Amino acid sequence: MRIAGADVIVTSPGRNFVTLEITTDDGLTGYGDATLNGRELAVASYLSDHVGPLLIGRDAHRIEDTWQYLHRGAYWRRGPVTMAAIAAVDVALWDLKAQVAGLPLYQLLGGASRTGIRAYGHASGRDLPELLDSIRARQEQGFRSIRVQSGVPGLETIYGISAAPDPAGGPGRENGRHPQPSEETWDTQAYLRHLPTVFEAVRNEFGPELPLLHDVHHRLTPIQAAKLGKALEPYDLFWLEDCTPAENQDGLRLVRQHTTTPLAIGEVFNSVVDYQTLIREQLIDYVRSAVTHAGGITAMRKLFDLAAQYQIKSGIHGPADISPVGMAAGLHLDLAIHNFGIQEFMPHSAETYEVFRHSYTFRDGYLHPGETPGLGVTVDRAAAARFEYRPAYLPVNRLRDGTVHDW
Ligand code: CS2
Ligand code: MG
Repeated sequence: MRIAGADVIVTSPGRNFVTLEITTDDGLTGYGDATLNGRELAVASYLSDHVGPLLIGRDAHRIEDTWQYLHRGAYWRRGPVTMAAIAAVDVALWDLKAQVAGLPLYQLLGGASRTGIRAYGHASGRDLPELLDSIRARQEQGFRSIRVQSGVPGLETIYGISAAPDPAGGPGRENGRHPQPSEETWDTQAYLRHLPTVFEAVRNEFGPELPLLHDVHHRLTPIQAAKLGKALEPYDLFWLEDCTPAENQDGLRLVRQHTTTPLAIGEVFNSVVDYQTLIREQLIDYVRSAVTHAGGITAMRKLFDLAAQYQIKSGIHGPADISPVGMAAGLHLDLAIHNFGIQEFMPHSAETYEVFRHSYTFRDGYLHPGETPGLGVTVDRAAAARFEYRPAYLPVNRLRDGTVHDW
């Protein structure tokens, strides 16, 4: 089975997605997600200008060799653009191999280690009543584990969520799309004072059993994160996510010394190298990388195997900016690996599902990739062509004095 074509599909059904479509000389089609939120066209160019020409004529079955060829062969290592491009190739090749085998992809990864994939959903509110309503709405949709994000008194936007309402109501703020990055204001002390009161109220309302998660979105220093983790201990979080900008891996030692709140890190990481200290020293509990951003199934499986030696589990990144192709890739891994933890799930819009037809399901809190041979996702190219790319940026964050801060 030789690779005959490698097409890059850029489409925007509600938000921008980049997809690699690999076709073979025997008429099969495999898909890989190459979406890098806010920097989409850089990956599209990396694929069509630099990687695509290398793929034509290659044996589509040689997944490991192709991965190494693209990784080592480029000379330049790692980085989100490179690793998203390699991930797209890798996932498309796994999709093809599983189609040839006539099996859902998870069967090639060792088969199912569980019957369903526990998912968590997002709840957020500008104030407490809105947040409690949002949690109830998620429960009604079937979620049994909930990420809780809250507005902070004095700050206008709820931070770290994809389509925060635009306080200025300015043009271009539609479905989270911005022709220029919008700017948000941040106050660390106000956040640190407020957040424990939110979790106290949520626990009082929903009782001790509901698994609750929280995302700090890289906004704290190690000592601030240590303080927050300690303050949240009475509310028994499932995890505290991205408490610091964790490329300072050593900084996590400080956090860990002070709190038993479980830590999840890694949605912005794209290589096992980013995790070396974190995993070896057991400074985290959950690995958060997305299949899309960290080199695909081949690389993620190795990462999870390393994590497993240290009793660290998976928590694959699954926001709406991962396409259904990337989501499906994560689900096949989730089902197969032993050290699965939890899967983030933000259902996509109806427009997105019109373009990406998928076999995965969500029922009673659990996801399943389905039994369709391969990845179980196809792209309707006619539908994709109807949704033209529009530039979009993530917001930028500033402290009250105007200093740029982590978003
Ligand atoms: C978030 C993401 O899902 C999460 O945990 O941190 O929504 C993140 O902000 C986006 O994926 C950025 O593209
Ligand atoms: Mg996050």
